[in-house]
Amino acid sequence: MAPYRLLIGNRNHSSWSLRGWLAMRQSGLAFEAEVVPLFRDDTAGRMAAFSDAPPRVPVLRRGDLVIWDSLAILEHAAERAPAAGLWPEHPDRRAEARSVVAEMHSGFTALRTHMPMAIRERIEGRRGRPGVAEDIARVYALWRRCLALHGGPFLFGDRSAADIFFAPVATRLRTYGVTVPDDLVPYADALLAHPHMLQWEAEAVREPWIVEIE
Ligand SMILES: N[C@@H](CCC(=O)N[C@@H](CS)C(=O)NCC(=O)O)C(=O)O
Repeated sequence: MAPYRLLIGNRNHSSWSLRGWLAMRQSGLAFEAEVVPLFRDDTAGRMAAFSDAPPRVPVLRRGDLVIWDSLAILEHAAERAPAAGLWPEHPDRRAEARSVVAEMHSGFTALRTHMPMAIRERIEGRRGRPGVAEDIARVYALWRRCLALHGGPFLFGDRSAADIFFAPVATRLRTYGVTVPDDLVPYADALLAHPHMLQWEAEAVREPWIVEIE
C-alpha cells in the first residue's frame, strides 16, 4: 500500500500539524511529511494543490482518502494501528482521555492567541495578556488531576493522545518563559524530551522561514 502523505505547516509554528504528525509517528504507520510554509502568498495555492480540503494543515491523504483535521487524523491513526496505544485501553480512561483531547481541541483560546507556538523563539512579556493566566491554571489543574489519578509519567500512564495534544503547550510554556510548578516539571520535561518531539524540534530549528510573532 502506498504510504500516507501528511501535509504540515512550518514546524516552528504549526501546533495542529505537530499533533497530527506526533499521532502518525506514534502509530508507526508509514507516511511522508510535506511542508507548506504558512503566511505566504502561495500558501493557499500550495494547500489546494495537495487536496480539496479547506486551506488548513494538517491534512492526511492516501489516494482518494483525505482527512483534514488533527483529531480526525489521530482517530484514523488509532484505528489503523490499535496496538500503538494512542488511546488508553480501559473504556473509562479512554473516555477521560477523549475529554482532555476535546478540551484542548476546542478550548484554550487565550493561550493559543497570545502565546502562539514558536518552538525556537524565546519571548517575554505575554503572561499578563487577557485570559492567559486562567488558561495556564486550567492546564496545570488538568495535568495534576490526570497525573495523580493515573500515576504518570504521562497523563494516562503510557503516552497517549492526551499527551500528544498537550505537546505544543509544553513548547509554549518554554518559549514564553512560564515557570512550570515544581510538581509538573517532570511531566512538561517528558513531553519535550520524547524522541518524536526531539525529532520535530531538530527539524524546526533547521527551517529557513522567519515568521514575526505579533
Ligand atoms: N481544527 C484544525 C485546525 C487547523 C489549523 O487551524 N491549522 C492552522 C495552522 S496550525 C492553519 O492551517 N492555518 C493556515 C491559515 O489559517 O491560513 C485541526 O485540528 O487540524
